[in-house]
Amino acid sequence: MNASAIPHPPHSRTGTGGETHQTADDADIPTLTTQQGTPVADDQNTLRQGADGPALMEDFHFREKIFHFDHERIPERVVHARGYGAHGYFELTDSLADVCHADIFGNVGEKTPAFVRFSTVAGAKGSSDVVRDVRGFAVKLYTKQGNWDIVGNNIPVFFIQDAIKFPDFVHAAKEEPDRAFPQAQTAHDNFWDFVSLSPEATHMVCWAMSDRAIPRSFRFMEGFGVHTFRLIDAQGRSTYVKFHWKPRQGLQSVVWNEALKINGADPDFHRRDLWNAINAGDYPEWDLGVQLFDDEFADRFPFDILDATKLIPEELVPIRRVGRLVLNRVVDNFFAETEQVAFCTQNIVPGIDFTNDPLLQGRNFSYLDTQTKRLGGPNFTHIPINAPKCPFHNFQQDGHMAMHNPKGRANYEPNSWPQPQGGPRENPRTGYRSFPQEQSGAKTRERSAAFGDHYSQARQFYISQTPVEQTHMKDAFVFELSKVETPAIRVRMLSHLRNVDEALARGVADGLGIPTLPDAAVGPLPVRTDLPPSDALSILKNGPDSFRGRKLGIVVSEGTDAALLSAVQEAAHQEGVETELVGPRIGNISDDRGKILPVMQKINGGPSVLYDAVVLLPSAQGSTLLLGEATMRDFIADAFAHAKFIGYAASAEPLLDAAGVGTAERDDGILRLTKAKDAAAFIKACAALRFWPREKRVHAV
Ligand code: HDD
Repeated sequence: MNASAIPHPPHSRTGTGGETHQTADDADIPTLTTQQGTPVADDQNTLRQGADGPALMEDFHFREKIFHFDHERIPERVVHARGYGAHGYFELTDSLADVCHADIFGNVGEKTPAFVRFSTVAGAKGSSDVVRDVRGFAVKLYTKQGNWDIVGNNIPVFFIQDAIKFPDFVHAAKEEPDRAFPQAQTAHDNFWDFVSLSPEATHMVCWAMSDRAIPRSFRFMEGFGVHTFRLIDAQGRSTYVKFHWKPRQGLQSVVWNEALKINGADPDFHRRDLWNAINAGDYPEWDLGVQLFDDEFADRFPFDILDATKLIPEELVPIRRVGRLVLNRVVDNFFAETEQVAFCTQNIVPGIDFTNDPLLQGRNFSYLDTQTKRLGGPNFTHIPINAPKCPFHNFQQDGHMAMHNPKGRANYEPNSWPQPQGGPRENPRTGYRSFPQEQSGAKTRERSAAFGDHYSQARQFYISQTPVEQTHMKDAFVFELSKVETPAIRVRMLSHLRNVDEALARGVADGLGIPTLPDAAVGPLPVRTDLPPSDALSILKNGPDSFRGRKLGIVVSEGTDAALLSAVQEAAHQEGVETELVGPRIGNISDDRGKILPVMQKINGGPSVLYDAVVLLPSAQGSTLLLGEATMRDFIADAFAHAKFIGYAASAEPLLDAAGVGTAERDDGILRLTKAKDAAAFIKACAALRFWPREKRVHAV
């Protein structure tokens, strides 16, 4: 299409600046108005004293427009600033009425609307998605008895035990205050200084250095409520509970070198993935799992159930799956929903209660406080995303932006006005009641001695990992500590790692060029070496059973074998795998039957890090052309180094050779595709996600 054929909007006119814009001169097009509803005749020019004259103060439309623009930003979250949300529902599949009288857990099959926001912790709102960081997993459940927020993470433990340390921890983790870098990462002195001086952080640091902190997608990660909560039954009896979200898609992470490159290729990798999956109808689902236990278990468990730096292994208290969370609708407006959503740990419903976990108790203050600051006043609960979907009535009134304003005379109680003017009344039968836990003890700033073992579960986590995962942890420690400029901090961290695992400490020391290990740190309680490994703590032991929901990149060129391409696409489609074509240019490429192929990525804009596996189907002529393109070699070399499955047509062999994947390098993760049925076998093989035996060979140093 030539430039003069580019269509212009209907009912358009040309502004005096030459721009073309649409006007509302028929009934179908809404008229642009000011916020007061006054119709606007000209939105292209300010009101001036003559065409070359000064702008006039009188221009109310200009002033309103710019004033509003100037006020568009609200403070970003002090942590978890970068996030992405979606709507869905929770459906109960197994009644918990035996232990909990919450309405949401009473009726099997009942669906409760939900909103979920995933986030990174340290980075600013505009940072990249695939940084090494904890991911927030915050769930708002709009139950019939009010909103219940489970404000969790994708890691089941936390860095600190007492909320009073949170500001220190967050200051240390974020960019350093004098230089304002590094952003969105913990690879710097302040973070490692703080955690190496806070032995309680060791367990969580091990999780953060594992691949849990570089998930492939929000869809492929677990969520945890972290703290021990209480469920209360109809008789007022309490059962302790820990909440888990188990992805039905299986767990999956990226590898570190891949993460670095994804952030360059697509800083929005995770949000785009969620948006695309939901819009394609591939709704992600999680099972809600509960670990239930009583005081008797709590007393004999070797750690304090109120200590958020500890988990309860699933082997000790099995997970009971009671429902599923489905995300099936993207937001209409990011700001209105994802940015303005306000999670508060104290949003709780009858049948659920807190425990004395000192981290949780502190959070219950912090969230309400922060929302008031962030959203500008106490009426943030009136914003639709935050308002309950059940009826709500109270005598709180006025304040900035009050949207729910009761009618009638009574705004206090007790009052003697008849109904309906008299307004709502408390209900001792259905209203929220706190569990009447007996308390005694001196008023003191003290932590229970039972919180004192900082290493045993860190060790348990490490020994539960596969060798591949252990190597990744070691490499992550080396990477992060290599960015630390102060040698003493590195050494101090090694003194903690010796309590986790001697080989880990030694490997990290080697990577940092530290010949002699320091003495192991001495904790308040001895390290227990008898804790057995727990398979649930590994990602690789909890992967998917198919390649479903993953993305395949297919390199094509002019003259690509149409039969082979459609066999690959069909096999992928059958398995629920998304495919994307990558080529020497986008558009205007035809296969060997002359059909135009919808190529979405030019090779230099679609690196292999964007795909879970790749297939190389350029024709012989196309391969010759692509040999001259450096990013084609990167595409293959990266897929190879990241242990991905690679399928290829014979015509693509010169490309493999050029990328250093000669015949001798072609392991069982590299499959030659000749016939249509090879395509199905390839997609089946991809269910393993990566061909891990290759990793040792490509990372010999
Ligand atoms: Fe927090 C946000 C999760 C400890 C104070 N936190 C926030 C979010 C998540 C978590 C997922 C983002 C919610 C959203 O998407 O809007 N935080 C956790 C977990 C913790 C934890 C799992 C430990 C188990 N947090 C924690 C402590 C404090 C806070 C100990 C303070 C004493 N967190 C906040 C906050 C934030 C927040 C400052 C920032 C923005 C917000 O609340 O809404 O209040």
